[in-house]
Amino acid sequence: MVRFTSALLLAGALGFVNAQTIINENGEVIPATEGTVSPPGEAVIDETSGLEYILLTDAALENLTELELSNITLFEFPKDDVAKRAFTSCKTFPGDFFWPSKVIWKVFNLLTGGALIETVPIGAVCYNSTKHYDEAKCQNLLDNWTKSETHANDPSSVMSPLYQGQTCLPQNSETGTCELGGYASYVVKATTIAQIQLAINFARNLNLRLVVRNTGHDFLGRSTGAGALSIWTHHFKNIKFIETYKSKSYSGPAFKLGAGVQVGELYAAAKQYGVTAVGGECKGVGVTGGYIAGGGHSPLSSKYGMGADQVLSIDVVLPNGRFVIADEDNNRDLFWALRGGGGSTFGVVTGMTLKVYPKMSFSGLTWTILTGPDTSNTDEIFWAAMEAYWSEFPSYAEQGTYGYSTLFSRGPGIGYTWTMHPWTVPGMSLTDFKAMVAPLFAEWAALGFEFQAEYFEHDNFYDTWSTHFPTETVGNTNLHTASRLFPKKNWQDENILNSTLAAIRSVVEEGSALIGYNVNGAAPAGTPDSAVNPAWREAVMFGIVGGGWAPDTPPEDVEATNRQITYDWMERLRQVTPGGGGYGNEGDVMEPDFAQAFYGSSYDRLLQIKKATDPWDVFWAPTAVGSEGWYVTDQEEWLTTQTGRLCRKGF
Ligand SMILES: Cc1cc2nc3c(=O)[nH]c(=O)nc-3n(C[C@H](O)[C@H](O)[C@H](O)COP(=O)(O)OP(=O)(O)OC[C@H]3O[C@@H](n4cnc5c(N)ncnc54)[C@H](O)[C@@H]3O)c2cc1C
Ligand SMILES: *[C@@H]1O[C@H](CO)[C@@H](O)[C@H](O)[C@H]1NC(C)=O
Ligand SMILES: *[C@@H]1O[C@H](CO)[C@@H](O)[C@H](O)[C@H]1NC(C)=O
Ligand SMILES: *[C@@H]1O[C@H](CO)[C@@H](O)[C@H](O)[C@H]1NC(C)=O
Ligand SMILES: *[C@@H]1O[C@H](CO)[C@@H](O)[C@H](O)[C@H]1NC(C)=O
Ligand SMILES: CC(=O)N[C@H]1CO[C@H](CO)[C@@H](O)[C@@H]1O
Repeated sequence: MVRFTSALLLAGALGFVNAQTIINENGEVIPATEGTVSPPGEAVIDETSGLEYILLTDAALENLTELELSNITLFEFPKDDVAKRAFTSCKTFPGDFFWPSKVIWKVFNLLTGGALIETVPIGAVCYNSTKHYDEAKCQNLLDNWTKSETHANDPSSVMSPLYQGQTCLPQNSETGTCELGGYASYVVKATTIAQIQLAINFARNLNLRLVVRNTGHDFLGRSTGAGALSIWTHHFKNIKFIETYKSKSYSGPAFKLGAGVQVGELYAAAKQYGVTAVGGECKGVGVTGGYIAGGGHSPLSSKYGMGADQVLSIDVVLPNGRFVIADEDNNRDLFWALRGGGGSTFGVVTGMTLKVYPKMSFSGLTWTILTGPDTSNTDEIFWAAMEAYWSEFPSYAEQGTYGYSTLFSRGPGIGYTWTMHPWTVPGMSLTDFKAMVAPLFAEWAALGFEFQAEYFEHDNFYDTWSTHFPTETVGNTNLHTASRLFPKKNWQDENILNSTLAAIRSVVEEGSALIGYNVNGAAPAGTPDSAVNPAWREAVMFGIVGGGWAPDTPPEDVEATNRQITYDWMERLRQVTPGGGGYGNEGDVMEPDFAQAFYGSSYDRLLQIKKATDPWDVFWAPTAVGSEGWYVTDQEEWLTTQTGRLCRKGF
């Protein structure tokens, strides 16, 4: 009935496999070690980049069988793409009878050339109940907890600890416990494509939960999972400049990027080659991992479209373990789906080729404005000023604006801090920029709204970004966010605009933070069709709302806060944008109709491609395409974390 035979599973569970030894070419029985087992793989040269790829091929696997390394069947490619249901409804979990024995994990480690890491939670250095306790390392971790690199450089950490169940937090070492929680059990620190292929085959053949993790930035817990094998793509760091890349729809400069390249590295390379690249705003976010998979908004988006609109070609290992290239001519369904259809769904991306643009100037401004009773910006003046600003969003977006601001309450009844981080327009001179904002500032002056704008102008993107964008802060332990895209059409009717702005205002007045973007998500002419959420294409405003709670908040209040975000605040935003959507990469893991909200009219086609590519459901992540067929056990009704088993619904 199942793809893998029950005998093999038994072998795995009981540790029958004789992996301590191998028989070498001379027929001698020798110990299996990193010295005697050479990881399977064949080198091929990638045409576009000239890079050497190590691939797992049938011949390379065959070779291992010849060497009589036991039970290579665990790593085999499927015989066909027909999945039969496993005889259990859940993915195999640590402690289960069929969970691989230590010996099997050892074989797997040898075949990956020693790339397997058994998870130690990042906070273990702070827990004297573990053998990893180290006071100095603990202090260092506490000092660096909110920096993204602290987590991105760890094999298993995630930047939203909510989803790993808040276990083993360094801040809680006096009261907390250090367990594996929602962390993956094992991690493959991948540096070759062959290792990723092996890991996928292994997980598929043994019915293991598989997780893909790049940086761990995810806001929904999509890069972690209890009892999982995790593929860590962080070390795919190649950046190769291609002077002229030619495809059906494009001829021009491009970057070939490994899957582990982060925004800051991309921007530094772009500066070095005198070009402008499209990426996110924070330096630690991955480029070709979750960011582009989910669409990806950028300071350049109003001019050049979404991150996904830059993609020329994609290297990907599929659920069947095979490596393919998807572009306008090859694997076209995948090429469509991998641009916007979400990460951890159709395979593991190992690299992408992306368009880049000429070097250009940027002008813009930043500000920090305080409101409230201790300032001259009363609530009434502030909201009037805010509405005057919001009202012009379609016009600013049309002119290429990227406006990124945060609005945080200074405390109940004390007013707000409104920070612009920045408002910038690629390619616009400062003179033109000042002319664009002049009418707004005149209106603000008439209202008596007090503010101080700091203007800037740079001749390249890197200096703009490194000088005027905030450093990212991560690791917040109790934070739940959600998002909504606001279409241009809401500005075309005065009553609808009024109710849209009133809805946003009401949510902020009740305590939500607002991270607001003024951006035009439309695809530039000539961009190949993709699965980017159609709601992005209509949007002129993107808003992230949500909030946190103190660690000692009683459970019923935590529940109330979470429910308020998903079902009250977000419901008001959904009601003013009927048929619209949110941004899956910065969305609510509890979004009631996530398929509609995060994928819109693309969902049905995405689901067909998912079923055709991954009939085994090797890949799963909350809110990913096809995820509705599965659930994580032992979760609160109002918040799904990744601490339970992954099980099939209606089995
Ligand atoms: C501080 C901060 C700033 C941000 N700024 C922006 C921004 O400016 N614009 C924007 O659009 N978004 C932004 N985001 C959201 C960001 O796009 C998502 O968090 C995104 O999922 C991050 O991708 P990652 O690969 O870095 O993270 P990860 O958490 O490692 O992965 C995220 C998801 O992608 C999957 N994935 C990762 N790599 C691969 C791969 N190689 N193949 C297949 N699946 C993969 C993972 O399984 C997971 O489901 C920001 C987030 C944070 C925390
Ligand atoms: C098979 O193994 C031998 C010995 O390790 C090696 O030299 C050869 O390249 C391998 N062939 C393939 C196809 O992996
Ligand atoms: C963070 O880590 C670095 C490198 O380990 C260390 O030198 C530094 O003291 C730590 N603390 C802060 C606050 O940066
Ligand atoms: C371990 O830590 C706990 C909590 O901080 C503390 O009470 C205990 O004394 C520590 N034990 C040892 C052996 O240091
Ligand atoms: C907008 O809504 C407010 C209430 O929020 C109302 O007082 C005002 O008259 C409305 N304006 C228009 C143009 O409908
Ligand atoms: C190739 C090989 O050694 N296969 C072994 C895998 O495990 C089963 C169960 O122990 C053995 O019977 C096979 O010989």
